[in-house]
Amino acid sequence: MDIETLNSRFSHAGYVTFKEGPNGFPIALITTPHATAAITPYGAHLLGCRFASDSQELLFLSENAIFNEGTPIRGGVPICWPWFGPDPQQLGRPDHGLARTRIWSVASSALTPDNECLITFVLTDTPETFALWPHRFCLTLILTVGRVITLKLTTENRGNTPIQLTQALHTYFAVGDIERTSVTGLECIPYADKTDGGREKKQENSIRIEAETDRIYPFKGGDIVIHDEILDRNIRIASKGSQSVVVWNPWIRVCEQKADLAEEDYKKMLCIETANAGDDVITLQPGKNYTLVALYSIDNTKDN
Ligand code: TA6
Repeated sequence: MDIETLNSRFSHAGYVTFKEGPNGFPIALITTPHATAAITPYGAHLLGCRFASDSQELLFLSENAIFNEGTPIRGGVPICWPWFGPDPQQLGRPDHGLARTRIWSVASSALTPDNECLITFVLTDTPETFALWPHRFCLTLILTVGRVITLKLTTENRGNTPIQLTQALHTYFAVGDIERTSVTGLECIPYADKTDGGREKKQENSIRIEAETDRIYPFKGGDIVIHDEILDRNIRIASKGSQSVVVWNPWIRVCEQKADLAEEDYKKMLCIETANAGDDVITLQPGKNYTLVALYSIDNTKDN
C-alpha cells in the first residue's frame, strides 16, 4: 500500500501520519497528548517513542541500522517470532524467526476517549513463510500510544496441528551510560547465562552491566525497572503472558562485530525483552490464541 492510501485509510485527525522513511520504508508517526511513536510495517517494528513528560527517547535505534528488506533493523522493538534465538531445529533458518523481516499489513487505527492511539498490524502465512515454518497462522501486533506504551502480540493457530512457539519483544531501551544504569525486579532468581554456555547462575542483587551480558531469566512476576542515573529516569516494564525475560548488552567485542552498531553503541543501549524463551515454550492448539504483552512507562525522578 502506498503512503497516500495509508494516510487516507488510517490517519486519525492528524494523530497518525504515514511518511517515507529510509530507503522508502513507510513509517507511521503517531502523536497523542501523552506520547509520540514511529513504527514501520516492516516487521511491525517500533522504531522510537517518547513520552510527553520526558525530553529523551525511550528506545535506542542505531545510527547504523540497515533499512533493507531481508535485514533486521537494529534497535527499537524487533519482534522475534515464532522462535527466539537460533533456529531451534538447526535447519539454517534465520535467528529470531521470520516476523521481523516481513512486511506486515496495517489493519486499523483507532482513538480512545482518553486520546490514546492504537494501531494494528497483521501478518499471515504465505507460501514463503510456509516454506520456512509449515504452519498456518495470524499474528497481530497492537501498539497503543498513551500514558503507557503497550505492545500486544497475539498468535492465532489457524492450522490443524499444535504449534510450538518461543518469542520476544526484543526491546532496545536507550540509556545515558550503561555503567551508570541498574535493573531491579529480577533479584534472587537463577538465570541461564548464554555467554557461559547456558550455565545456570543466581542473580543475587540488582543487575549492573559490566561485560557482555546475554541471559534468560524465568520470570517471577512483577515489574522490572531500569534505573538510569544519567537520563535521570526510571523505565518501568510490566508484562502479561511472559514467563521469561531476556537481558542483553553486546558490550565491546560483539558491538564491534555487528556492522549495524557503532563502536560505542553498547554504552547507550540495554535490551530487556519480554519473552517466552528458553524452557518457556508455548504450545498452541489449533484454533487457539496466545497473547504476549509489554507495557512501558516512565518516572522522571530517581526515588521511584
Ligand atoms: O536477545 C539476545 C540475543 O538473542 C543475543 O544472543 C544477541 O545475538 C541478540 O539477541 C541480537 O541478535 P540479532 O540476531 O538481532 O543480531
